[in-house]
Amino acid sequence: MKKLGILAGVAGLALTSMLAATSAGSADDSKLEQLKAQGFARLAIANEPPYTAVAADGKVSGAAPDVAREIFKRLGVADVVASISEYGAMIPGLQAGRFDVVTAGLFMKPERCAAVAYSEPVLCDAEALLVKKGNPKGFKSYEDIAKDTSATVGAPGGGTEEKLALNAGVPRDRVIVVPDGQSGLKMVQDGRIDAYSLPVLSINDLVKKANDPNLDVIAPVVGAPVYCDGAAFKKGDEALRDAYDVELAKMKKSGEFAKIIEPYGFSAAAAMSTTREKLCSAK
Ligand code: 6CS
Repeated sequence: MKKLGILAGVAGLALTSMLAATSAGSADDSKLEQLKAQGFARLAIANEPPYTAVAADGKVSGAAPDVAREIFKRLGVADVVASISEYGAMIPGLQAGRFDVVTAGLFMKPERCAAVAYSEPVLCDAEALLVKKGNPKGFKSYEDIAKDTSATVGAPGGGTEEKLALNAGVPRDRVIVVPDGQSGLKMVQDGRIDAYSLPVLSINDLVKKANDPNLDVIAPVVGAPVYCDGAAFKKGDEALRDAYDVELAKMKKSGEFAKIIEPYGFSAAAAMSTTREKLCSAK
């Protein structure tokens, strides 16, 4: 009886682990299977070129959605659809199931890495300040803005530049939340803020399109890190994130990743020179 008991036990264990593996396997693959059946993945974007852009006809482009579209296609998800969100609302929206993934240049930082499941790095950039021609207040850093008690800086709500300015000592009432790039540009042009801060490529894109000789770009902002984003998935969707990473790694290796992001001004080498692990543990 004892022997039978042990055999039954082993068989039971094998059956349990097989069922667990199957259920775990199916549970793990369920999100990807759901997206395949849905026919599209729902992206959160900010409409901040060249990271993300929505044309007048609704067409979504930008380096982050273009990478995501290609990867999802390789995973068997036919298309992507995008919703515009403020940076500060992207993670709560992802957690609430409003989006399947954030592909918006949402920079990897420890506090965000604790809240979402990031892919490996995609888009890297330094920070910049848009100021009036000649940089009349002589800003080089967020600390310079803090020291000038009359100075104000605009930044996206819940965004990295808002946090950098506050952490540098700019008081809350001198860090102005600005909804989008065009508003930030106009507020500097009208003298309503002394500087507007976004990543370098975003500010350069705004200035190029504004064609205004009375503007200057301070880049990089002294003392601000170079950040990299990744595609941000909901905690619990790590299997989908891992599948995404497999395709991202193949595209990095084949050169297809560079072909997508470098025409937008991003460096594939920069993204390939670091890892999620390093960026999520950065001090
Ligand atoms: O990750 C962020 O918070 C920042 N990323 C971009 C691409 N633009 C501004 C935003 O604050």
